[in-house]
Amino acid sequence: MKILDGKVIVCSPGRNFVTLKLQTEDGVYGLGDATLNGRELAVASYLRDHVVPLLIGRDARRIEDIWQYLYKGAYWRRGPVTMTAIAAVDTALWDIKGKMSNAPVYQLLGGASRDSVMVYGHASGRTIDETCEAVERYASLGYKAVRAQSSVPGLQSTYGVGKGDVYEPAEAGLAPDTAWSSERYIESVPPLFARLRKEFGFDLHLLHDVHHRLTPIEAGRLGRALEPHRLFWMEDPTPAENQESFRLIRQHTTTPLAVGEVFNSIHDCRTLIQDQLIDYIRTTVVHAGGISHLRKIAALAELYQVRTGSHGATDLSPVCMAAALHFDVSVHNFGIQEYMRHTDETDRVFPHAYRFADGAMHPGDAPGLGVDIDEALASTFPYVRAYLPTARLLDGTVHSW
Ligand code: KDG
Ligand code: MG
Repeated sequence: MKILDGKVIVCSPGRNFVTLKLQTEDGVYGLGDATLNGRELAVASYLRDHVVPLLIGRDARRIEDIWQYLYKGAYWRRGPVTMTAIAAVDTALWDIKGKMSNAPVYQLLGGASRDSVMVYGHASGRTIDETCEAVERYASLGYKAVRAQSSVPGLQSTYGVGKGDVYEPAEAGLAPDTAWSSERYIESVPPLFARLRKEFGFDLHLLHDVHHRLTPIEAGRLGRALEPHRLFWMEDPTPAENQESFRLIRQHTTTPLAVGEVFNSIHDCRTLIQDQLIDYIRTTVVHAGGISHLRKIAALAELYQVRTGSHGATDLSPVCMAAALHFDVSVHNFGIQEYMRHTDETDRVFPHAYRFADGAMHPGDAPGLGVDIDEALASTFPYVRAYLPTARLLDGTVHSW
């Protein structure tokens, strides 16, 4: 079962995706998502120029050995580009192993721990009324959990507020600047959730993403103000390079905390998990070293009653979504999965077996990951340079996005 070839496919059906296709000498192939939003071509080159040549001739069944070889063998360790590339290889190898075993990947990961996985969708609006309407739309589609974001009065644009039905934060061309004021934002969030609880009661799970924009003490204050509204979680309240800063937030609020969509290694969340400074870990297959490494993070988290809540925005391709669902359905300490629907073009390029019903998803029972790529169609959507916008304080200072 030797690896014969590795192909890196870059396409843009609605947004950019990088996909690794590993081909074995037995005619079986596996797919891995390698998309790093706004820095896509760096991972494409890392794979094409540096990783694929190392894989040719290796035994595709040796997933853990290949993981360690790419991680330790490179000398440099960690980092988003490296770990996204390793994730793509790992994901493709699990896909191959599933196809070889004629079993869906989750069966190789210990089997299903649950019948399906609860997902949350993104509701947003320029006003509280608009956000309420968006939440209503998700509830009527059967969602049991919804993330809610609303524009901050007085600011022209706000992170997390979509322009259409499919939310896509990256923009083609050069990254625009957006204005930010933590003071105005902190005042605007509690009234949004007071209104949502009034309209929807407490049966619907509500989530909110702060997107690393507050200081720990500001986040503590916001978390405390949100306590009456019993959020499922407050996400990314502050940047987490300093894991200790979550201790300060924790001292001030019982609002559950989630973090980790930008983490790429278990070392990024060791203190957060071991000291029980968070409730949900948001590391994801594509950016945290693949299914193999994510399972190690989940195993550590399980010891401390921290549950998983993997990132699942549109920049994570259907290949990552499928892998995430196999992981979610199998690990014991699953919490929730983010699910932002892709555009129709994306879904056509990546036909998949996973399905949504009643606010939950299932990876399906096709052998492997149950996702494919239509290469001919993909080639009709060439790469488009696109970036996330940047945030600046009202005086022009660059702020966390
Ligand atoms: O690439 C960045 C996006 O995926 C991110 O901004 C989305 O914060 C996000 C989320 O929670 O989905
Ligand atoms: Mg987020």
